[in-house]
Amino acid sequence: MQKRTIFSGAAVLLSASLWLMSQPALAHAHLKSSQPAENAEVDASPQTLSLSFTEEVEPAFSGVTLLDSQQQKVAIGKAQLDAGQHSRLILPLNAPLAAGDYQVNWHVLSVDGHKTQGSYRFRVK
Ligand SMILES: [Cu+2]
Repeated sequence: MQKRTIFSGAAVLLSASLWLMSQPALAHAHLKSSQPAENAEVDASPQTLSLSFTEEVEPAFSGVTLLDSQQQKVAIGKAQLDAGQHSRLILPLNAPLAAGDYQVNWHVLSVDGHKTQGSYRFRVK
C-alpha cells in the first residue's frame, strides 16, 4: 500500500516535470546590452564587441557580423563565450575600426534551444 503511494507520487512528479519541459520558455535570449552600446558614439575604435543576452547562449550556433556604412562586411574574430558569464559573447576585432557608422547583426541559439536575432548600430567618431 505504502509502496504504491510512493510510486504514484513519483509518477505525478515525473509527468509534471515532463509537462514543464514541453512548455515553451517565456524568455528567449534577447539582447540585454552591448559594448559599444546601441546607437552609441564612441571616440575611438573598441578592441572587442561584446553582447550580453537575457539567457545563456551556445557560441557554436551563434554569430555576429559587422557591416560598415557601405554595408561591407568587416572582418572580425569568432564569437567567444565570456568565461565568467555564459550569456555574453565577445568578438575580437582584427583591426581598429575607422571612423564611421557600423551595424551589428547578431543571431544566437539560447541554451533552451530557441533562436533569436537582431541588429543595432553604433558610430566611431
Ligand atoms: Cu527560449
